Amino acid sequence: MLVKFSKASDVKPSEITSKTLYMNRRRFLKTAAVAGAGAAFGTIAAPVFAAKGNPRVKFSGVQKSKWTQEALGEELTDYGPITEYNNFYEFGAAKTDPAEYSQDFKTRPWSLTIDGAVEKPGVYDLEDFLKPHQLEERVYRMRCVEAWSMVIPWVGIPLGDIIKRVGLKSDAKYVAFETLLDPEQMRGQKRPVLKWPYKEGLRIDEAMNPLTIMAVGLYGEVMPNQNGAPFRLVVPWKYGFKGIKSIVRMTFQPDMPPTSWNVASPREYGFYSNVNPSVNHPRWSQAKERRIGDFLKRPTLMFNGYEEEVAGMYAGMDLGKLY
Ligand SMILES: Nc1nc2c(c(=O)[nH]1)N[C@H]1C(S)=C(S)[C@@H](COP(=O)(O)O)O[C@H]1N2
Ligand SMILES: [Mo]
Repeated sequence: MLVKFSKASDVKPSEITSKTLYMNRRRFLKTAAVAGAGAAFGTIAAPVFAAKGNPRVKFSGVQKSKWTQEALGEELTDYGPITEYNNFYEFGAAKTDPAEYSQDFKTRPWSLTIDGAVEKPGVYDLEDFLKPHQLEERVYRMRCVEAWSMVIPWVGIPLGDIIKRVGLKSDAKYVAFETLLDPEQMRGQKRPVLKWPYKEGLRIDEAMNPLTIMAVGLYGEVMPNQNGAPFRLVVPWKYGFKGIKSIVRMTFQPDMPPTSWNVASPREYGFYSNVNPSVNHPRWSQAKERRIGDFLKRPTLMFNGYEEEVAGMYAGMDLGKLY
């Protein structure tokens, strides 16, 4: 990312979650053991940031958007659960696997292929492609198909801005996304849990909708690996699995692309995957959700609460069939 990074040491140790601290310490201990260093932790900060891995790095120049926490009127989910309770099957199927096993994942440099029906196809270096002044903060309600939810302050850029930059051709009706395929780095890809690489897709109007962003960070900081660094999709009115992580390719095309979860289980997961409390998953209800951090469940909102912005795109569609 071509971004002015503030020094890692600007992040106070008190801002680091216990889990991050624990994992960084553990990594440090491993490193120290290998180096034969008789390490004693003096201050907390020094070993944490001396350890290999990923210090928390703040972006500078992120713009505010109209999608603020105040506008949404809901509390933000804490940084801890957002970065410790993840789905990222490339690093394992347990919720804590991504945080544990993605820390050495290499996210720079990062090549992004944009091809298909666009005026300017190419292999772009993400650092050249995104500039810090183009980034904005978007506070979105996020709903996983497993009926838990969070409120996340993303840092990103509207996908529509990217599409305008590469220029759409008229036969581009859909966009297909692909995650990196690299079993050496992504231990989960050594097992056929899904057909790798992970794939997702959007209809072009969905991709151009102002709510749809490509995110590169959260809480004002560079994206943690477990959340899909360096570049992932965020579509807040759809179930979480549409938000494909660590994207290396975007292809614009006339046909509806295959998507990983639909291929794995078409009865359970359709192409659209719009949050819809009245269309249940075959194995569980979607009427309610547990906001991470809450005790009681709350009702799930149509289109995850973004009905006003997105319902028009689905006018006349039978959402019970086109789930
Ligand atoms: N490549 C890839 N992207 C993925 C997934 C995955 O397993 N692999 N899981 C999805 C699911 S089910 C959810 S709920 C969100 C979780 O994003 P988060 O961990 O940043 O909250 O990522 C989505 N993107
Ligand atoms: Mo999910």
